[in-house]
Parts: sequence; structure tokens; C-alpha cells
Amino acid sequence: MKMTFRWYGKEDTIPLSYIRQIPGMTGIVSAIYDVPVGEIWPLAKIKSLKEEIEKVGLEFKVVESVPVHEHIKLGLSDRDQLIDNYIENIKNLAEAGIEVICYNFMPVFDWTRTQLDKKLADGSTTLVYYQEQLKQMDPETSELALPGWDTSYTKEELNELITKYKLLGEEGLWENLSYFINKIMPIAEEVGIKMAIHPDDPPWKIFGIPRIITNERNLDRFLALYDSEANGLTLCSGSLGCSKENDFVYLVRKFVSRNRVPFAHLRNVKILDNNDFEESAHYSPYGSLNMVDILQAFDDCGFSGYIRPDHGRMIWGETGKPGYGLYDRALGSVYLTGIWETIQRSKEEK
Ligand SMILES: [Mn+2]
Repeated sequence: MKMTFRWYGKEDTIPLSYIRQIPGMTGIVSAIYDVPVGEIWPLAKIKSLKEEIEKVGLEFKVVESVPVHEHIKLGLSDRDQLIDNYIENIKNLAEAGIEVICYNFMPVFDWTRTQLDKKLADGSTTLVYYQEQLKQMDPETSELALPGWDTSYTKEELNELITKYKLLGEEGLWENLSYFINKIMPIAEEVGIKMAIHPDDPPWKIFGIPRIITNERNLDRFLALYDSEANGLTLCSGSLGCSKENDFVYLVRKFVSRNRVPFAHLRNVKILDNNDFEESAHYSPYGSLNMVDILQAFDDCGFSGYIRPDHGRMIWGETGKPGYGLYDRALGSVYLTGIWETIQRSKEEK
């Protein structure tokens, strides 16, 4: 297991040199943020990002993410050009020494939470998802916007996009995903890149928009679209694990042992009634997921890929991008590294 940390490039308020000081930290997960979705990332930009990261003594092997243009997801007439550009990005990233590309196929919205600053009993703040709040935020009936939404859409554009996805439906989305996967994977194989799709977060339908990377059956279906180690998963405990339907430890054992997991996100969530959940600290007793069991499963199956702590709470007065502060993610990472060390030590003693 190699421990990594997500960093948002020049816009990120956290210096790389601080991340370097987290014990056990080996690499940065990042992306090119100033090129519009659908366009080609210049090789020079990728190389200079890599140099900046390597200068502080960290590796740059995982990109999160190369976003997939909505027109590819919708299967519109310009998708072949957009897929060609995506393929150029895969080639350029391989040339710069990248090994893994994380991406997702979620329509319109990326991760969805209803509040980004819910105060917990210990005074920290965290991201939460409450159905009651969600009902107030249906873009077709409400003026309220969900926090974290892409504000580049007007209300009308957003509703038009949502209507298109509703008409497309789940099977249409599967078709478009399959088309995309079958175009890009031969090139990913050729240049030695592992593509790692991120599950939908949360893993269920929101506002009637289809979501398909959600559970064991659909992960099986996804991997069968193109049967190759290049076609893999970003196993995210917080996304898959916020549904009671998913047994995350079981999913780790199943997909890691098949060599389809080059990258993982680990964080804890506290599942409440009615599909509500709160993002909790990584420490197992605070959430519904057991980090010891999860890491044991990764180790038992011979995992040698990259892991990063996922979202953290805001603690110690830190301000910044919700979920992506330094302090709580650093604590989470060291906690995970400690569990991993203990697992390795117990094997040596046997
Ligand atoms: Mn994740």
C-alpha cells in the first residue's frame, strides 16, 4: 500500500511541504485544473506539476480526475472528438509517468451532500446528507442549490440537462459508458495506464437522474464491459459504504483479489436511519465502517496500489475547501498507516 494525499494544485491553500511532513506519506494525487473539461491537457503542464511535486520529495503517480464531458455521458454527436481528446490525455499522462487515472461517470453532479458544515458534538464540522434537506433542493421545483454544485450552469441549462438524463435512463447511460470504455481501454492498455472508475456518491438515484456505479452487481457489470486489468475501480469506502446494501469489506476482498483495484479512498461514514449519513472521523468507533477490517482485507488480497484518506472534518479552527482540510485528513492518513504497520508487523511475527 502506498499512502497518498489529494492536492488541488496552485489554488490549494495547503503547501506541498506540509503534506510531505505527514508520517508515511509518499505521494500526491492531483490534476490539471485550468483546462476546460473535454480539452487536452498540455504535456508541459503535466510535467511541471510533476516536477513541483517531486521537488518536495513526493511521487506523482495518480491523477484524480480526468473528468468525462457530459456529451460523452449523454452520447451526443460530438462525443468521438471528445473521446479522442480524452485518449490524448491518457497518452500524455502515461508519458509523464502517471500509473493510475481516477474518473467517474456521474451525470451532472459529482458527489452530493446537503450540508457542508454540520457541527458535530465535538465542535468539528463535517459534510452530511439528510433526505429532509435534499427534498428542499430538487432543482426542478426549488430555488435552493445544493452546496458544491457546478454554478456554471444557469437554472434553465441545469433543468434541460436533467431532462436529457431522465430520458436517457439507466440503460442508455450504460450504453454510453460501454461505448466510452471500449474506445479508451485499448489505448490505456497499450500505454500502461490503469483506469479506475469512482463509484457514484451516494450510490443511489438523486432527483430521478440515473446512477449506475453503485453496488456489487453493477460493479461486476462494469468490469465485464472490458475485461482487462486496465479497466479497474477506485474503491471508495465513503461512497459505496454509505449504503447499507454494500458490504465494503466483502467488496474489497472480491475486487482486490481479481487485480481490479489500483486505487482506493478510505474514509468513515456514520449511517443513520432513512438513508441519511454523516461523514465521521476515520477512527472506526466513530463511524459505521471498520477501518481495521477494511485494511486487513486489502492486505489479505495482496494490495499493492495507492490509497488516500478521503474527506476529513474541519478541526482546530482550520478553514478551507470542505472535506479537504489538512489536519483531519492528516490524522486519518496516519491512523490508516498505523493500522497497516500493525498488520505488517503481525505477519512478521507469525
Ligand atoms: Mn471517494
